[in-house]
Amino acid sequence: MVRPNEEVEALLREYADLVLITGGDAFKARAYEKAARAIGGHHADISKLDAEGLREIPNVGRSIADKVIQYLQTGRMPAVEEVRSKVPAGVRQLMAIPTLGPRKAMALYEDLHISSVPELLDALHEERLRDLKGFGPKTEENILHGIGLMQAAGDRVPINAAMDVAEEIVAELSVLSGCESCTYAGSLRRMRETIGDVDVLVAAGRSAPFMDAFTRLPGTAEVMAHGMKKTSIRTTKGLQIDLRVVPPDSWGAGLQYFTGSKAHNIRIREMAVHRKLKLSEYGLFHAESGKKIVSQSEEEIYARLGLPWIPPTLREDRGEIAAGLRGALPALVTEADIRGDLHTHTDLTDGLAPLDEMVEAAARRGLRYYAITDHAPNLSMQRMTDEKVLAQRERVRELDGRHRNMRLLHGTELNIDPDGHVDWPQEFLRDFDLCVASVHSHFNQGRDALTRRLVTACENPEVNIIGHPTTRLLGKRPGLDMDLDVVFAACARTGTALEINAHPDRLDLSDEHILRAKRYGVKFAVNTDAHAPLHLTYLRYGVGTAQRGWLTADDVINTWPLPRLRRFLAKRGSAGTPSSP
Ligand code: DGT
Ligand code: CA
Ligand code: CA
Ligand code: ZN
Repeated sequence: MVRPNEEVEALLREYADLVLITGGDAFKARAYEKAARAIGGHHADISKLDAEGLREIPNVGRSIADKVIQYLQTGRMPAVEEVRSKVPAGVRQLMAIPTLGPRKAMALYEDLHISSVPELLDALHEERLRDLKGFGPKTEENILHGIGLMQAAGDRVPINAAMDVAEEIVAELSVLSGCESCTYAGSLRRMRETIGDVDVLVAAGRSAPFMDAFTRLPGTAEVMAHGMKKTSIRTTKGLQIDLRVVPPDSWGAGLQYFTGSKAHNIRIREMAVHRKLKLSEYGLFHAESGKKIVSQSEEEIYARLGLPWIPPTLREDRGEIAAGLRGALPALVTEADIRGDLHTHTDLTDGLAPLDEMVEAAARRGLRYYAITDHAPNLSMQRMTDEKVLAQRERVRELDGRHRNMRLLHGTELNIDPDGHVDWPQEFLRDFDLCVASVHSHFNQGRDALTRRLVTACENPEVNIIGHPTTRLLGKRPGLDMDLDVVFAACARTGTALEINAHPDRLDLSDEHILRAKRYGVKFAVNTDAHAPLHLTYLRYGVGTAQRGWLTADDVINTWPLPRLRRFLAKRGSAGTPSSP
């Protein structure tokens, strides 16, 4: 169920971690880490490649290619198994804590014999860690925080992991005979940022063939419940999937019910009761006679309650029902509305693919414009220089001529320093088509300083977009502690767009922040921040998040035709009037 690329990526990453904690060569660990990233982001299925093909992937040398081949042929990677056997399972559990590196995990095990999260919590509360070399009160605080993040994430998975599995299952079940309709529902259809379990719905006269096929899918690790109405499995990766089969006539009612959210459904059911009707997953009925009124489509059910069809991304009981009754639902931005991507990388910095490959991939996706925004020099490990970025600009201008339907923009991703200043002097910045500016360091400055820092960045006339504005990493790092209302007001006032970073580990801004920002009149940019061609497909998660924030195409600058976008990027009228259509 998982792409071989991702399986191998996970194995190589594990190997890198294991090398580190067993005191192995840090250089070797880094080489494996880099290869893992390259393979995970590689566009083609690696199981179709030979050793030579593998070595063409950046950062994959002979020894790694051989290990991968061995894994693809035998399903095993003995090198990993060997180091694995040297590391106790408890240490690996500790390493899963986001703020605890492999070395600290190993130190805890060797010096304090801690090999589980509960033992670690005990030791923290008894203040046993602070005497350890390399640990102190601040480390303790970080570790506690990391455990909190891990527990808050619970067993929820990133949306892309759930989507990949769901689409595969829907494809498998759709081809079975007797299948009239099949789709995923639940939080996945609503495009929530993380998914608890996947809900799949089938419309068919007979349920047994679907339930049986479902339990026999290749990625199934455990059948948790096997019934005629509902069957639940757990995949080898630990994700729960619920399958429900409803009679074809109940498709609309079933889809409406199992899409949720629960809060939205409760409201809808109240409306039905008010009209002396009863709503269930089988249809809308007269309460008294039990006679069925409608059940085949969601549209019919909403219509009978006096509502237009409500898009799933709005079904959170956040005012969508009142808006529907007033005929005031927003015309949500769609993936087809997006004309361009305004934040992407190449292998000139930390991207995995060269410029021309990224551009080709963007053109194949039908984009009308595409901005290359590699990292600026202050992120020193990326080793950007004036010469490199200017040479890249020339290459971009050349390539631009070769694509008839897609314009290329040359930009950069600046680093917002602790004072709110960015890389390069203003006159150098002026020659970029656009500048994204992001926070990449000093995350814990304190609320006032962080707020000022972001406002200063917005006030820079060369800064067009604030990249991943809160810098959160889902389940790993909380968002910056700043006064968002002040930042949102500054964006609106200065004509600076806020990014909706579509990477499934970020989805930053989040839906709720978007709702808040929109009230200030802020404009948004839904960007992939792609570091490989494959990442361009993450756009859908950014658009889903934008929809959950009630955005229309007009709110999103990268749906605009290029001339209008260019006027916005000129940041003229930044004394108050955001550029008009
Ligand atoms: P998740 O799985 O935590 O990401 O979130 P959902 O929304 O997918 O929740 P889930 O899987 O428990 O249930 C799927 C849908 O089924 C839910 O969105 C609405 C519907 N549903 C489940 N339980 C109830 C309930 O007790 N009342 C109502 N009205 N609907 C329910
Ligand atoms: Ca669910
Ligand atoms: Ca469920
Ligand atoms: Zn970036």
